[in-house]
Parts: sequence; C-alpha cells; structure tokens
Amino acid sequence: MSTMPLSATATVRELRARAVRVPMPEPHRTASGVIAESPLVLVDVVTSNGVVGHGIVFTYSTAALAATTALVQELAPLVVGTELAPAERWHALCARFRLLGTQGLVGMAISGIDMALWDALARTHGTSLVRLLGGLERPQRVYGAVGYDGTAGAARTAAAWAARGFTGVKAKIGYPDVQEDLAVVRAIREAVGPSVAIMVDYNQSLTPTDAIGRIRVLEREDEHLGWVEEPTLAHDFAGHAQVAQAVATPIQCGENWWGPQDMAHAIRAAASDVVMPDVMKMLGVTGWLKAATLAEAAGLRVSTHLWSEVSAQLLSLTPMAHWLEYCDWWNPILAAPLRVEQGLSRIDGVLGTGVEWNEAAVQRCLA
Ligand code: SMN
Ligand code: MG
Repeated sequence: MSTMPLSATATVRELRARAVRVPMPEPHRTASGVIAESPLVLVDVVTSNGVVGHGIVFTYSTAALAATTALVQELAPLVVGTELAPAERWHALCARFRLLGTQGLVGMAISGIDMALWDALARTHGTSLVRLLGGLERPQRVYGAVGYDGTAGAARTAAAWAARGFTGVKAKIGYPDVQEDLAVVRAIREAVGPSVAIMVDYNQSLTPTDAIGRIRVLEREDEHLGWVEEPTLAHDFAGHAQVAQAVATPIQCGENWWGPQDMAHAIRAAASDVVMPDVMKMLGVTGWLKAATLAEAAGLRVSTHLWSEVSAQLLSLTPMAHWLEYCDWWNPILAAPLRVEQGLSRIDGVLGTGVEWNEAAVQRCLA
C-alpha cells in the first residue's frame, strides 16, 4: 500500500457492523463475574477514496451483542455522506443523543464508529494515529492480567508474564477472606521475583469500609502494591475518595467511567489517585483524548484499559502515561496484534490504530 496521502479530504461512503464471538483459551475470572468469550462488534467505515477504517466494540455480555450491532448500523444515516472528520462527527453524534444519553449501548456504538473514523483518517494520510495527532511512537510499559484463580493459578500466570519480559502484572482479588487476597499477592511475588510491579483489582466487590480494612491488611505486608483498583462501586466516587484518603496505596479507577464528564466528576471528587480511562467507555478516541487532558491538568498518571492496539497509540501521546494494560483476547481476529518486546509496546511502522481484521478468522467467529 502506498504511503502517499490519497487525498486531504474524503467522505464516508459506507458503515458496516458485524457481530463476532471470539473464544478465549481460558476464561477470565474476576470477583464480579467470569468472561469466557469476547462478544465484539467489528465496525468498518469505507471512505470515498477506498480506505477502510476499523473499530472494535466489546459488549462484555453476549446478551448485548445483537442489539449493539444493530445500533451501530442504525447510526449509518448520521455518518454516511459526511466528511471524514472524527471530532466533528463525535460532537454531532453526542448532540444527537443528548436526550437519551450517551452511557451504555449508545456510547459504545458511538465509540466504535469514532475509532473506525480515526483509523480511516490516519490511513488516508498514510500514517499512524499517534503521528496523525502530532506525536511519536513511544514504547509503553505493559502489564499482564492474572485472573481470580487462587494462589497456584495466579502464581502460574504471573510467572508466565514475567518470563515474557513483562515488568508488571495485575491480579484479580476480592476472595472471601482478606487472608486469601494476601496469600495470592505473596504467591505472585514469590513467582515473579522482586522487580516486577504487582497491581490488584477488586472489580467493585467491596464496601468502602471493608475496602479500607482489607487494604490496611495488605499494607502491613512489606509489599508496595502498584495500585488497588476499583475497591468499591465504580460510580461511588465519594466511597472511592473515602478509601483513597484512608490508605497509602494509590487507588486506581476509570474503566467504568462513561465519557469525559464522568472523568471530570471523579477527579473533582478525588475518587482516584491514578486513572485508567477505557477508550470505549470514554466514547472513543475523541473522548479518550479529552479524558487524558483532564488527567494531565489534574496531575494524575494515566493508564489504559483493554484495546491494547488503540491504547498503545493513545498512551504514546500522553505525557502522564503510566501503564498499558495488555490484553490478547482479541488477537485471534486481528491481522497484526500489538507487538510487545522486553515488556514494552512497539508501534513503529503501524498504520492507523493498528486494528486490521484477520478476515478468515472473523468469518469463523461470526455470531
Ligand atoms: C476487566 C476487564 C474486562 C473484563 C473483566 C475485567 C478488568 C480489568 O477489570 O481491569 O482489566
Ligand atoms: Mg479492572
């Protein structure tokens, strides 16, 4: 493919949405439920100069897959025929849904479209998203996920990440007793050695009071956890602030905040010491960039959630970049999954957001 700009301007000719169910080799367990497969809406925008941009919507539950796919498709009349201008389209789509609201499926549909539009724009200019936005490819530290799999399972997974050169791991905890949380952290430390960062994720499973009690027990240990994630309900900003005030370990939130406005409210409430906005729930690339600006102004370090390919581009552009969450669940349907070398993301030479389908695999996973 030529790297010459095809044309400075283009219009959107077509919007397509397809539902796939991508199996996971192993289910991912958390204190708040199990993910055994990835229900995804694959969004394609085709431009007037023949460029195709791609976006991914993750519906978490298969129950939401058909409805979200239909919703993306229903938005076609608001996108097809417009100039390829993602930020402009984002504002138009958000304004169109002011009365219904942009949380939930509507926001997810807007996100998928927004990601596909940015991807198409970067590809139209023959470059990557980060370069389109004026940045450079900065390698980011990545961490690997460790499921709610007990001490032996957690230690095994953590050791595998460390053996691959990852310098951080994040474990799901929130076991029936805090002593089990502690045992998992100890087992992971034993398995990864002294220099790998350990983060933990309660996935909203505790009350603020229980969270303070548990984190204090974890802090009695000679172990400095990188962060404690979502100890209580994601939208209990006051509860999170109470926990953050009471403990020394940084509190991490963001994956469940809907759009930059939620981010602003959470920051105002001092709900989180570090933040990890999710590119889908932030309403796409456009929303995520606004969120990162809010974090920068508030002096908060920024990590990402899932969407490794797009997120590696976005963190590259973020001066407060902290950690990139590595997620390989969607690799089976990607033509070129994110490259990680010696624990760092590598995006040099990537076109657009880097999301491109392995079409044969997509065909096998169609829902
Ligand atoms: C998470 C993400 C996606 C599904 C389940 C759990 C998680 C994370 O909380 O931090 O990656
Ligand atoms: Mg989490």
